Amino acid sequence: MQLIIGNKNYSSWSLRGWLAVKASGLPFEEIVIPLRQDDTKARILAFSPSGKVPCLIEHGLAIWDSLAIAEYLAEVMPSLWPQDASARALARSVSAEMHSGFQSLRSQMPMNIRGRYPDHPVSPEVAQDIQRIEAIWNECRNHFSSGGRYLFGAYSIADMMFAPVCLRFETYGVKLTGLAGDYLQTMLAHPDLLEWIAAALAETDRIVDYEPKQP
Ligand SMILES: N[C@@H](CCC(=O)N[C@@H](CS)C(=O)NCC(=O)O)C(=O)O
Repeated sequence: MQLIIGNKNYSSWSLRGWLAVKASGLPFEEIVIPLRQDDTKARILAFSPSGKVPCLIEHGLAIWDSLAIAEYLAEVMPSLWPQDASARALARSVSAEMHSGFQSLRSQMPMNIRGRYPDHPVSPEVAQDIQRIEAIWNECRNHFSSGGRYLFGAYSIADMMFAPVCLRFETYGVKLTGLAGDYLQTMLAHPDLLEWIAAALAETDRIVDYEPKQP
C-alpha cells in the first residue's frame, strides 16, 4: 500500500488517514507531497482523483478522503471501530460530526504542530466548537471509561478523527478539565501520534496560509 500525504506539520486530514493505516498494522509506503507548491496539485492528482490528500493506493485502487480510508481499513481490521453496535454507531456519529463540522476551529486555529500560540484570540464561534468537542469527549469518556482511556475505551477511528484537534489544543493552549483533559493527555502520549509529531518537528517548510489567522 502507498499512502499519499501532505506536510506532517500542517496536514490534519493526512494525519487522520495515516493514523488509520498505522493502526491497521499493514505495511505501507509513505509518499509526502508538500502542500501549496506550484506542482502540488499535479503531483497529488497523479494519485488522487480529488486532488486532495490523504489518498491510499492498494493494487491500483485509489481510496481518497480520510474517512473512506479508515472505513476501507476497518473492513480488514474491524477492531478499528468499537465492537458493540450501539457504541459503533455513536463512534461513527462523532467521527462524521468531526469530518463535516467545526469549520471555525479548523479555519481559525489551523493545525501547526511546531507553533505555540497560547495568546491566540478565541472567537465566539471557535469557543462554541471547543465547547462542543469538550462535551463529546466528556460524554464518551464517562460512558466508556471501563474499557480504557480513549473515547470508546479502546483506541478507535473516532480518536484518529479527533487527533488533529488534540494537536491544535496544544498549539493554541486550549485548557480542558476533567475527563476531557485526561483524554487530551492520553492522546498526546499515543505512540503513533508521537511518531507523527517527531516527523513534523523535523520538517522545515513554512506555509503562510496555514499559519494562524486572526478571527
Ligand atoms: N475531506 C477530505 C479533506 C482533504 C483535504 O482537504 N486535504 C487537504 C490537505 S489537509 C488537501 O489535500 N489540500 C490540497 C491542497 O492544499 O492543494 C478528507 O477527509 O480527506
